[in-house]
Amino acid sequence: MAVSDHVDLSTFMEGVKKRNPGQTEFTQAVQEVAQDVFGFIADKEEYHSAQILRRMAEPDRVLSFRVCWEDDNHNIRVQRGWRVQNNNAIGPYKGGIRFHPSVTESVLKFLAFEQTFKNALTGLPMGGGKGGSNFNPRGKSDSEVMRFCQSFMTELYRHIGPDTDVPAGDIGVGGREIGYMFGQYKRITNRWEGVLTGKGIEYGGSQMRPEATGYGAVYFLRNMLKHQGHDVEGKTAVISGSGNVATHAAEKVTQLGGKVLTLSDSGGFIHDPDGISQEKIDWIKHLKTVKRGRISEYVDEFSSASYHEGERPWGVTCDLALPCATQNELNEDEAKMLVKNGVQGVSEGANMPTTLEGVHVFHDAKIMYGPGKAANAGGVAVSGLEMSQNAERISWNEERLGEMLTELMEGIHGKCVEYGDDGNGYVDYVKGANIAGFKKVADAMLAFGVV
Ligand code: NDP
Ligand code: 2IT
Repeated sequence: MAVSDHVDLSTFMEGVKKRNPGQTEFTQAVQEVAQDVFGFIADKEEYHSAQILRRMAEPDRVLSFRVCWEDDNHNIRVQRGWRVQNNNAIGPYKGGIRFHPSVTESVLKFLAFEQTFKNALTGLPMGGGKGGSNFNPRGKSDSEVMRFCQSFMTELYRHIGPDTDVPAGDIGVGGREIGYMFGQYKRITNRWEGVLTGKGIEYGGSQMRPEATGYGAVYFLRNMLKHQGHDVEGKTAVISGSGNVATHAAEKVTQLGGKVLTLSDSGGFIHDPDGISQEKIDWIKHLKTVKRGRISEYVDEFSSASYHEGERPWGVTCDLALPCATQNELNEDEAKMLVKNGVQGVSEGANMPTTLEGVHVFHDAKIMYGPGKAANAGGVAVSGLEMSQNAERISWNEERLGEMLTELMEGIHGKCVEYGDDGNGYVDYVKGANIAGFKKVADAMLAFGVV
């Protein structure tokens, strides 16, 4: 037994920080997992001697490339593209592509790391990866977005494949971008295959994929509430974001009899005390995906609402909170404010939206808190079902996929309870998700020996 196998948590984290200088999002994500995994493996020598966590926190590879494109004014623009292939122990790399000016290697490494645990939790055979670019789609014409996507795929295509790595959407990448990228992949390779998920229904996409992440996050919340004898019905919810995940989370809360009070974007949030009804949600979906407008426009249409520029919605009193925009959008003070105002449950549609300090606030106050890697796994789970349908050359109907999503989210909730129940009636969902995800990937890695 090598002495270095038994480093403690702080020595381990010092090493991670030293090897990844300045990559704060990545080290944050590793820290969140390591603090639970260290306890779990304390008496399990096989994981220590095989250096499993150390290996998981080192991506299999990080691909970085130049993406050149020409804007509508014939200027040549240069962006950076990445694909982080974190771990393929249990299946092909799988995870979204993000286009946003805030994208860095650190952000994509944290997302690929998280994705590895999330995908394991789904029970489906998918490894973890993530990609993207610092390209900003906002304000770009359709043809500019098309040229960018084509240029991005002209490099990416050689690194992906239906049994190798299967990207999907994320922030800034929805149906339009997936269409352009799939078209370019098909054109270059002359192959029609399920190399991307989140495709349009006409060309191999799955029913329920657009809804899956937001609906799944609400199902996870419902499962947490049910576990304590409660329900979504009659509860108020504060939601951040106004993209794919946020609008579908709002839709499901409303369908289950809850009342959604807020939505937001990077400019600010809207507060509608009358509740954001299905009709209003449909209006927002159109605003965001067709008109590509801003959430501030909501108050011109619906006079019951107010717009709060430059602010986040966590000060609005609510029973339920669903952060569905981006990482680190809910800090310690905001978590304290939510707790003070009586929040009962928090379910993360976004990836790592709560800071480490914020998570501790929820934990100390014994709030039901579903971390993104469990609560938002419905999206990638239905992506996994899209891969199965493509491989079999079939398509399942909406009803069947809806049932499968509900079951998958119940299964994930069950795994979190299995490893996260403290025996006194409180479930630490972070711990449950981290350990259940870790164990599956770790056991596969042990089987492979030193690779
Ligand atoms: P969209 O691009 O559809 O929407 C993103 C939303 O978040 C927009 O309202 C956007 O506002 C807001 N946002 C983005 N960046 C920031 C920022 N830096 N500060 C404040 N607001 C911001 O993305 P999705 O809805 O798909 O993704 C939302 C979150 O859910 C992300 O964390 C993503 O990783 C996660 N997720 C997505 C899944 C999916 O299937 N799509 C699956 C699992 C998780 P603005 O328009 O102003 O930028
Ligand atoms: O963060 C995520 O899980 C996603 N963006 C979805 C990934 C996928 O492959 O569907």
